[in-house]
Amino acid sequence: MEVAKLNDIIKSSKNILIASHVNPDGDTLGAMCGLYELIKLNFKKRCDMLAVSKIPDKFKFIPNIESAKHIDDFDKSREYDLVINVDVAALDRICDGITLFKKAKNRVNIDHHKTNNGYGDLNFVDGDASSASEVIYSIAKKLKWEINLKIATCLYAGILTDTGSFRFNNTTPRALEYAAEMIRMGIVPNDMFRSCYETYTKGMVLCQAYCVEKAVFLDDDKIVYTTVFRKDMEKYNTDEEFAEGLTERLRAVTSTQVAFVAKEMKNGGCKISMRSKSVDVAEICSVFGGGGHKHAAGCTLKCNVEEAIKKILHEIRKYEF
Ligand SMILES: [Mn+2]
Repeated sequence: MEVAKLNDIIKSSKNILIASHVNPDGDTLGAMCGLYELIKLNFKKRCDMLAVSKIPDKFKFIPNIESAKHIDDFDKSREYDLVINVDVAALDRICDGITLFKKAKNRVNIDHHKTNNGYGDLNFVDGDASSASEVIYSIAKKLKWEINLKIATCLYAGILTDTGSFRFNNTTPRALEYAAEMIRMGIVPNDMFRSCYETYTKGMVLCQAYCVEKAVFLDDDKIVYTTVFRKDMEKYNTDEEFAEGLTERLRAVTSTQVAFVAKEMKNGGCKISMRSKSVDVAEICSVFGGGGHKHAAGCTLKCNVEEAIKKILHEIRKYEF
């Protein structure tokens, strides 16, 4: 059994690294910290945890998150016995962490993205799972690992955020059953909701309102987009975290079929976050080297915001809806 192999590799590894993806979300961080605690509790081993970009302040509530280190603080020549990627759909999502991954004796890939090509030596990719956190929970159950409230807190955060608070279609009976088990362990749903979602500053809410206000509706309001410029964030004294949920806000309009947010990057490029009701936006974003899920995807273009919008609209309009 594959999971038994994972158990053996963890047992025989002296040093282990768990890696999360760039621009981390609740799932990659929950999965990473949950796995860290599982290994600590069941194998009495301390892992290293890798973050390749800034961890949003709102995720500070996730147990063990303070032990995660930024890629710049790693010795990149280090050879780990085991590196485990969590929620990392493709290797370039760990940026410079690739060096550490490639050097490792054993490479494990735990994920739930359907586009994951199984780049690890050992792969646990379940495209039907709501989240990488769910995949980890099911591995832990299969291996009869002990699970405590700290672990449940991490993994519940991953399931909660990746299912959009149990709203998306990846809210399967299994995802809910696992969540139910976690609630029996002591998870308080409202506490988790508040930790994950009610964490905005005043500037963040006002900046979001400003970006909704300037949204552009096209093609009988089926397409809607808005822009986020560096100067907008400066004006409201906020970082990029304010834009969390902004694309969903635009998709919430009845007429909307495709919604996207075009964000000016520090280096001048443009990052697109796209949501749809039926169109496969992962396919649209893959044209620009991006990807994601059918109704939620993203990509980055090397041009300015105006150019990017033109290119994206051209691609969206190839679809009928
Ligand atoms: Mn995920």
